[in-house]
Amino acid sequence: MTDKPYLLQIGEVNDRMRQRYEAEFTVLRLFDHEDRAGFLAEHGAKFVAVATDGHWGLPAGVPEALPNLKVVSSYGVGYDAIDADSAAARGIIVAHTPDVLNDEVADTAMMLWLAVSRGLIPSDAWARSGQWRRDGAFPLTRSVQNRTVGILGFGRIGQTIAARAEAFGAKVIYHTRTRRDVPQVYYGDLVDMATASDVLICITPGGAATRHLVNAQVLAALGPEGILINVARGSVVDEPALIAALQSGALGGAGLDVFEVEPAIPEALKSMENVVMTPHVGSATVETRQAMGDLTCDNLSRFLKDGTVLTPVPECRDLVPGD
Ligand code: A2R
Repeated sequence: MTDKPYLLQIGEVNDRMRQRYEAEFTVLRLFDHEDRAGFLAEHGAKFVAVATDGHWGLPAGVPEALPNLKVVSSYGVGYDAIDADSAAARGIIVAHTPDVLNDEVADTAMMLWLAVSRGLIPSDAWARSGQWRRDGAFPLTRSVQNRTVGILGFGRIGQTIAARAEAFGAKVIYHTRTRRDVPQVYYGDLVDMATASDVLICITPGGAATRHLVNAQVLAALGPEGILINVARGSVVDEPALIAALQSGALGGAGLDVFEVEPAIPEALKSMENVVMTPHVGSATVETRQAMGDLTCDNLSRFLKDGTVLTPVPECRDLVPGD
């Protein structure tokens, strides 16, 4: 028998996180059980805590099966897979891992933009395949310097991207629902911003409120020389409209770290030379994933200590005194 509180682990974790969970909790793993409904029916009432991630969130059926749940700690900043309003209404604190990944995701956005604009992937193939010897110099590409960069979502990561883009001489403009007290120019209308942009970088949260914000009209406004970069969530971009715009030449190129249905990437995207894709690795370095893991664990430790967490999601801030 143990008197440690029960933690339901959803998704995989590394050894460092596992050891921290097991030091403080009795850990049961949802995915160890084929009959998940049966497992939850038998053990659900034991759990006070859930550890999950931005991909799995709280799957359907889980919150209802955990009547004594008090805290959910999610690995990742995006928590669109968790119904945080419902959790808050039940007095459940949801925590996530903001800030520690700002630089990494911003670097990923820049990497994709540079790769698309300078033709990194076809240029690499040119070098490897011997085409350089056969056909001579690789065709000229387009500079990233002195562009107008429209950033859709201007929070922690969006503003970190802005600083990098400005180091490349960019004029940064942005669109959010609420104007910020920042020097960059605000656009209240996304189509207007896309019209003014050479590059559109998406870095809003996912979920219903941002679904398909980037649609055919926005892509057409970005134009035949325009580049779309998505490091937000696949749901923010209307993927069939993106494919159509790239196929017709209405859009110049795209750098995509996220997709509407992961890990399924449409075949049409895979065959396009003006598209660079990465498999949702925006924050995926050893250093940043370690920082995210530590914060995920720190939130749970803090909860055990005093019933609060370090980094609650906004919907749950009222449940964390002094936050
Ligand atoms: O709209 P506002 O004023 O709440 O600004 C937020 C903006 N945003 C939106 N912009 C336009 N239309 C919307 N429907 C909309 N909803 C939210 O996204 C804010 O400027 C930005 C989010 O900033 P943060 O909350 O600081 O998030 P952070 O840490 O930058 O991460 C953004 C997302 C994550 O949720 C993951 O999905 C992804 O990056 O990794």
